[in-house]
Amino acid sequence: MRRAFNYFKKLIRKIFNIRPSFEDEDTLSTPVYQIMETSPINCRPSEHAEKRLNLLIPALSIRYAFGGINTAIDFFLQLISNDEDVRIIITEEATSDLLALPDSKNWLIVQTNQPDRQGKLIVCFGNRNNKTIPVRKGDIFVATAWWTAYVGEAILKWQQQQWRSIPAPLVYLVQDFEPGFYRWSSRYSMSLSTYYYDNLIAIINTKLLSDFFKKNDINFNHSYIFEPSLNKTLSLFLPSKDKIQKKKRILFYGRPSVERNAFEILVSGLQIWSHQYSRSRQWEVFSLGESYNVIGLDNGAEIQVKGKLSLHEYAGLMLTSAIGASLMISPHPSYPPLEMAAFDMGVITNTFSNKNLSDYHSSIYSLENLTPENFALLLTQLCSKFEKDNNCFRNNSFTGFDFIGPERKFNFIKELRNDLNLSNKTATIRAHGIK
Ligand code: TRH
Repeated sequence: MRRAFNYFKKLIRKIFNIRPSFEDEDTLSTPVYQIMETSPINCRPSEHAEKRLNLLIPALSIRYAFGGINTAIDFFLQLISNDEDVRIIITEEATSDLLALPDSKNWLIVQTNQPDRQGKLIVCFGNRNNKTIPVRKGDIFVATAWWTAYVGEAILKWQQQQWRSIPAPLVYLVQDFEPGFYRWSSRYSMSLSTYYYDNLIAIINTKLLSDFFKKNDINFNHSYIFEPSLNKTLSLFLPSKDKIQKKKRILFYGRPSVERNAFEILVSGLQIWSHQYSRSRQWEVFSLGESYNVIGLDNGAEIQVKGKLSLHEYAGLMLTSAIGASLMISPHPSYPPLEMAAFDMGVITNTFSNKNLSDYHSSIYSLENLTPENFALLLTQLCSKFEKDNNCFRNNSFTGFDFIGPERKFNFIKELRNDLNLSNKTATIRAHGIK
């Protein structure tokens, strides 16, 4: 049991970008031949029958709250509208600080052995051996990562068998092509299988990603698309950006445990740049996102490893820094390159399949051939550009979608609630209230 739990811990760290500790490595020396995150969520019938939205989310602790978790929470909070009878099921944490959930004080943590009740409930179900969860005929599930879709689909099958009626579709927030997170493997195959469920409504994070699915012959029968928008906390800092001088400082998104962020290319590229660029010592280099041991550069300086910052600290650094670098080997744009451009930084990122973020902002420079050498070359060009004119990246306009909006837009919520036969009365009142 302890082994299984440690495995969960390691897995969630891997997927949500937290490096395993040595303790985990030790306890995991014997391999586990199961895809632990797909351990079923065992159900028992609830005595309630009302409709209820349920979010299946891997974690709600602040240390896991990067773009994927934050977007899932934003989406669910908008989807529930004013519903007061809703549930969040945390699939990978046995306990959680809940700090990723903005209004966590209004939610009640319940134990799985308690009878079902109405209210805004949270269940931590990371440690679920021999446990069941009460499930209603009217429960509707929202999945947020491939393995939550996998366990969610099994719950739908259980509902169908239990009440002999077709359950509501699985709402599946698709935030990337997740098989790409693995080598050709069991996880590759199982994650791919989740895109072919029949009773599914896919909510796709960006048109770019949706186009990628189409390009690869994966077609969702029923789907909605939304575009990324700037995090509300970060947007509070935008008004001051024109008054603040940019420093000769490079921020890069440095997450050694997240392979799609291409940490090795960034570090090797910085080494080449520091060696070749005669004025590199005039520049500071900060790494954000994850903690790791300090790395010395060839020019004698060091990469200053800041780790995961609060959004306030992150905004403060973007306001005062000239150049950003954030790589993403996936069809999803990821948030940092867009955030850095919104804060008037010159940004280096990469293309991938149909993705080219340079189409959306003139200060985003996309490498088509992503190698440390090409990264170093482009970085040198951007540094000299800034040295000649330190306002050269001041351009706050995105084309194609409105990234700098006041709130993340899920314009289809009303329609989606209709699809799920959920009342829109409260949603309409709220919308009128805003007008
Ligand atoms: O959750 P993420 O790692 O990314 C996921 C996956 O990349 C997935 O493939 C993608 O589909 C999904 O997001 C949308 O998050 P991402 O995109 O790397 O965003 C990072 C966010 O984390 C950014 O919005 C701001 C925040 N952040 C911090 O809170 N502190 C920090 O120090 C930094 C650098 C970022």
